[in-house]
Amino acid sequence: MLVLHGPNLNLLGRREPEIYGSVSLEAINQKLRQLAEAQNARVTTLQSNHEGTLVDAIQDAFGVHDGLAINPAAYTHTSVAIRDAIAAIEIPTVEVHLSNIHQREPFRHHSYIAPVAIGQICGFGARSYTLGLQALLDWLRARDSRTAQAE
Ligand code: CA2
Repeated sequence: MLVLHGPNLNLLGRREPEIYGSVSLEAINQKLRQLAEAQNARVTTLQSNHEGTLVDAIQDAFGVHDGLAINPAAYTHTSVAIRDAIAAIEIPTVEVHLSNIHQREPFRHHSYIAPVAIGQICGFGARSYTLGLQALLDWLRARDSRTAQAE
């Protein structure tokens, strides 16, 4: 599994805890690694403040990773490039947000990513990531068992 974190999420736990909580990004990544390993999966994580770096990481996931969990952060609301990269690689993708973007300012209500994701999880703080990764693992297993049955 590839887990991508967008711009400013490196500040987690250090700024604006009232909105984004007090858990650091490294603590979230550690939790995700543990959750995956307990289910015989592996997680690679990357945070970047740069749209092109995230696009490169998504393109490079093709043929390498089975699933993608991404918190595109502010790029959620602006990035056709990230959306196009996700659509192009056709790797099942879950969109994750710490905050409930639908409860916040109107400019956060629209996601360019949602239409190319299998689902979106938002509003549960750091737990959104574990819920998102679990949803992704469950979805992939259900797909694989459907494929095995059909064969
Ligand atoms: O709720 C989320 O996870 C967001 O993706 C976070 C983005 C925001 O632009 C989205 O609308 C919703 C912002 C990430 C900024 O992260 C910070 C973390 C700590 C301190 C300051 C910013």
